[in-house]
Formats: sequence, C-alpha cells, structure tokens
Amino acid sequence: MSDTQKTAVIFGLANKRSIAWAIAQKLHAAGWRLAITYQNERLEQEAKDLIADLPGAAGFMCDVSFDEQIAKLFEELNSRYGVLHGLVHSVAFAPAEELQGDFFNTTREGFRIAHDISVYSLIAVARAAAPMMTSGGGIVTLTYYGAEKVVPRYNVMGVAKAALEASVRYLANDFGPKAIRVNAISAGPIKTLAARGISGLGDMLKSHAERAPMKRNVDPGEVGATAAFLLSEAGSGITGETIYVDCGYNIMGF
Ligand code: NAD
Ligand code: 0WE
Repeated sequence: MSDTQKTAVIFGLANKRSIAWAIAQKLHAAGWRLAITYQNERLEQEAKDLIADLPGAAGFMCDVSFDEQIAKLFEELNSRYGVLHGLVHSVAFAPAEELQGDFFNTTREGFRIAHDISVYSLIAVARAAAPMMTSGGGIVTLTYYGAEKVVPRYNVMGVAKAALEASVRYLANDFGPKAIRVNAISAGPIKTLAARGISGLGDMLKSHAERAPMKRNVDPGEVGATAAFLLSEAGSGITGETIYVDCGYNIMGF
C-alpha cells in the first residue's frame, strides 16, 4: 500500500445489489482502500464474500442504532488506518407498515425509528469520522426524490429524507472549515433489497423510465461513479448539495 492511498468507510452493504456495493466497486477501481460495514450477523457471510473480491478491503459489523457500536467501529478504524478521507452513508430503514397506506397513520415509534436509522445515523458517523479526517475529506449519503415531492407510500421515509438533506447542509457548514465536504446523491429508483417488497415497484420503475428525459432507469454503477466523483479532487468545490442521479426525472413538470 502506498501512503498516498486514500481510505474510505462505507456503511450499508447488504448484498450485491446494494448501492453501497456499486459505490465500493467504483471507489476500489479509483484506487481507494475500503472499510465496508454491514448491519448484523445475518448479513455477515454475504458481505464478507463480496468484500473478499476487493483486495485491501476489510469488513466490519456495525448497527448504527447503537452508539457503542459506532464508537467501537471508529476505535478500530482509528487504530487500523489512522486517517480517513471518505465516508459513504448508504443506510435507511422504516418499519415495513409505515411504507404502506396513508401518511397520516404514521406512528410515533415508526417516525422515531425512520429518523433514528436514516437521519441521526449520518450525524453520528460524521461526528465520529471528522477527527480522523485530518487532511480533509468527503462524506456522501443517499437520498430520494420523495424528500421533496409526494411519492405515495414512501410516507415517513420522505419526511426522513427531507431531514437528511437538511442535515447534509448543516454538516457541510460545520465541517467546511476543516475541508470536509458533505453531499447527498438523490438516486432514481433501483431494484435493491430495500426497494424489493415495495408493492408497485415494477410499475414505478416503468413509469420512471417513461417520464425521465433519458427514457431509462438509473444504473447503480452511475450512482457509484457519482459518489467516487464527489469524494475525489474533482468534487473539491462542492458541499452541502443534493446531486440528482435519476436520468433527469426530477426536472420534468409534465
Ligand atoms: P439496501 O437494502 O441494499 O441498503 C440499505 C442498507 O441499510 C442495508 O445494508 C441495511 O443493512 C442497512 N441498514 C438498515 N438499518 C441499519 C442499521 N440499524 N444499522 C446499520 N445498517 C442498517 O438498499 P439500497 O437501495 O442500496 O439503499 C441504500 C440507500 O440508498 C438508502 O439510504 C436508500 O434510502 C437510498 N436510496 C435507494 C433508492 C432505491 O430505489 N433503491 C433510491 C434512492 C435512494
Ligand atoms: O429509500 C428507499 C427505501 C428505504 C426503505 C425500504 C424498506 C423496505 C423494507 C426503508 N425501510 C424499509 N423497511 C423495510 O421493512 N427507496 C428510495 C426505495 C423505495 O422505497 C419506496 C419507494 C421507493 C422508490 C417505498 C414506497 C414507495 C416508493
């Protein structure tokens, strides 16, 4: 390993369809050394098999709903790498019942969980990573159009993504003086684990492709490439932004 190699930690690998995996592959191809986290024992084997394909990459378990697990992870990262240059947050969760029916039926607990896992976790990992980003760095999270326009059944996740995008701006302001940039990628719908089981996803993908200027859906590799760009020198003037990787869907009015 050369000492000019940059190191990134990626949160949210579940399987080969995960956006986190597409990002890991693009960062690896761009020469990054990677620490990749998965949520629990259930996902461990599949995650480790994938990570083994990327020379120099290491896997770590971290459930972001526990402060102690985040603290322990960053202790390990600190002793292993010392310096971090990149962080990718590709984590979201709301209880399945919250992603069906009407938004007004959102429960207090469903609201809490969605915001804890999908929003607060970004703040927590950014705070833990910042002291390790001693030569500046980049933080990227994943958001979705349902943050700004109503997407039926996205419900409390839409509200959480709005809070996530606002958090990106506040973190960008806090960390700007330390040359740590914070951005969100708003990806078009992709058939991942988190999107499967969503009723009507097939129809959504079809209508998204029809309405997007590019007449197709986004490829996870395109999201990965945008993350690699944002974390690279090429992104050095960009912070606090939400960048759309949606084949242009969001620009249409009719
Ligand atoms: P995915 O299921 O592969 O990834 C979601 C990840 O979140 C999983 O790895 C899961 O283990 C992790 N996670 C959930 N709760 C966690 C916890 N408590 N601790 C640690 N990790 C936890 O699905 P994905 O589509 O790759 O989702 C990644 C991100 O992309 C999410 O933020 C999602 O909202 C966003 N996104 C997805 C789409 C889409 O259509 N798939 C579109 C735009 C944005
Ligand atoms: O952010 C997401 C999905 C996030 C997600 C998915 C699940 C499914 C399994 C969060 N929590 C859970 N909880 C579970 O139990 N997307 C952008 C994909 C997505 O989800 C939708 C969508 C789209 C697009 C839900 C309803 C409508 C559209």
